[in-house]
Formats: sequence, C-alpha cells, structure tokens
Amino acid sequence: MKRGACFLACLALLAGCAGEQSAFSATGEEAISTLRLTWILTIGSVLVFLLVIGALIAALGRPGALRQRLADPRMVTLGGIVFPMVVLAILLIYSFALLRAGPASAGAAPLNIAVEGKQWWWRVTYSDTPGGPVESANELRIPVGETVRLELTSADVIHSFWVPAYAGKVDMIPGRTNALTLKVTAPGIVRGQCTEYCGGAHALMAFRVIAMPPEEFAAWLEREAAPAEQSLPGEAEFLRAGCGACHTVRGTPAEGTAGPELTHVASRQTIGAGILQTTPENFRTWLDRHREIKPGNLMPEYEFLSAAEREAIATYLEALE
Ligand code: HEC
Ligand SMILES: [Cu+2]
Repeated sequence: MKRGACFLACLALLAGCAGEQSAFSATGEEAISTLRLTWILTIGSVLVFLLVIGALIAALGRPGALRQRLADPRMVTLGGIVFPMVVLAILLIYSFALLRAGPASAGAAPLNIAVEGKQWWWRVTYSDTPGGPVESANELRIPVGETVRLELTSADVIHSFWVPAYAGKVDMIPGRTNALTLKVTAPGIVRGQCTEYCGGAHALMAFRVIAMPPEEFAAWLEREAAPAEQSLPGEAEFLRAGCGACHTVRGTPAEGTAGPELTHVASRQTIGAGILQTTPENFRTWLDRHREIKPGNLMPEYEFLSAAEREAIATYLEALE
C-alpha cells in the first residue's frame, strides 16, 4: 500500500519532466545533443555501478574460481586503472566535442534576433527585417530548420534566458551581449523562463517560443512589421489614459518604450510575460487586476478609469491583431 503510494508520487513527479518546458522533450539541436549526453552518462554510470557491485558481491562470496580471478593483480590494473581511464577519456573527448561553442551549422548567415531581459518581461527585436528592426515582446518566433542567433542583453539586472527544449541557459548581463545559437528541428510551441532571480516578479517572467515553417515565419514577420490599424474604437481612450507613455502602438502617437510594445499584442499567445492566456476577457483582467496577478510588476494601476473607459481600452487591445 505504502509502496504503491510512493510509486504514484514518483510518477507524478516524473510527469513534471515532460511537456512544453522540458529538456526531455528536446527539439532544438543543442538540447538534443545535451539530452543524448545525459542518457549516455546516466545509463553508462548505472552499468559501471552494477559491474562494481557485482564484483564486490562475488569477492565477498564463497571462495571459488571467480573470486580467485578477481584477486589477480592484473585484474586490479585492468579493472581499477585501465578501464576507468579509457572510459573517462572517451567521455571527456565526446563531451568536449559536443559542447564546443559555435554556430550549429556554418555557412548560411544566421537570422539575428535581439532579446532583452527587463524586470519582468522580454523585449524581442527582429533585427534582420527588410524594412528595419521590428519589435515585439514576451514571445519569440523562429523558423524551423534555420540557424537563429539570439543576442541576449539586459536592461537592468542579471536575467537568464532558458528554453529547455531548445538549448542550455545563457545569462543576460547588464553591459554585455551574449549570443545563443538555436536550430530547431520541429515546429511547435515551447515555454521558456527567466532562471536567474531578478527581483519581485521573477517567477512570473516566462515567455513562449513558437517554431514555424520558414514560409509561415516570413509571412508572420511581414504582418508583424505592419503598423496597427488607425482610429480603431477605443484608441482615443487608450491615448487619453496615458498608456502611450510606456507602450508603443506603431502608427499611433503611442511611442513609449518602458513597457512591452503592443502593436500586435492580441495576436500573441500570452499577456504579462507568459502569465495569462491572450483572450478578450484577460485583457480586462489585466487592466483591472494586474497587480494581483503579477505582484510588483512595473505597470501603474488604473483604478481611476471609469468602467466605460476600461471597456473601451480593452476593446482596443483586443483589436490590435
Ligand atoms: C509607467 C509605464 C506604463 C504605463 C503608463 C502603462 N503600462 Fe502597460 N505595462 C507596463 C509594463 C512595465 C508592463 C510589463 C509588465 C510585466 O509583465 O511585468 C506592461 C504590460 C502591459 C500589457 C501586457 C503586455 C504583454 O505583452 O504582456 C498590456 C496589455 C498593457 N500593459 C496595457 C496597458 C494599458 C492599456 C495602459 C494604459 C491604461 C498601460 N498599459 C499603461 C508599463 C506601463
Ligand atoms: Cu528573473
């Protein structure tokens, strides 16, 4: 009974290892090779452990031919010195080769995307776009099968960029630009998370990475580069409330940069850096209760707005596709 419960508890724990934010569901080249190394090391060390324990049991057992052979000095040299040296040397060389820094595939120029960590969200800039850089936030879209070079920086304190399904984590350090090269092998949506404590809302600083077929990515980027539709209902209320002091909606006078850019916020998957699903309802929830949902975040509260103004602003946000 007790053992059954333990087993179930272990299963529940293991379930946490799979899914959208897991190094065990690797689809990026770097994560795939790291996972392979993990399995080789894990299985290899279990085998060696069993071998040693087996020899120990044999040596402790009744005298016999096997025990005689284990006591042979040559066995000590072979099993105790040569065997570990050979195994460790092979593993060392293999892991050096695996972890060698550099682009996943030389040749074709990588696609450059800048990601800036900020308390407590991510600014994402597609630098190589024909019409000039295109800014977005809290969501990274990349083409499958192409080499993508991320330039990781920080606007304030140290953050760390980690998408377990794609690659190892890289710190974002003020005053430095760290590069991370990604090459993703399959389309899909995975989750990433800040992994360096960066203050109050650190645990609520997540993002999505969406790997898309290259044609879809190109079409998406073209749409993303376009300005927002002009004079949408609620635009006037949005501007009057002062949201433009911190947020940009391209094509309108809103040109602030202290908060995430909102030109196409309704076509992103989440609001609040991976915290709320993007739905019409959740734009209202964010406006009304963002301090409750994401304590400490740097957007001011807007309780002084009338219900009608909030409704108009939420309707506007919803239309920013
Ligand atoms: C003082 C600057 C400031 C002002 C003014 C401001 N915001 Fe924000 N806003 C932020 C910051 C900072 C964030 C990021 C919060 C976080 O996720 O940590 C944010 C996040 C958001 C988000 C979520 C975006 C995303 O991609 O996650 C929306 C939507 C939003 N603000 C709408 C508004 C609206 C509407 C107004 C006006 C009523 C407004 N903001 C006024 C700073 C501001
Ligand atoms: Cu953090």
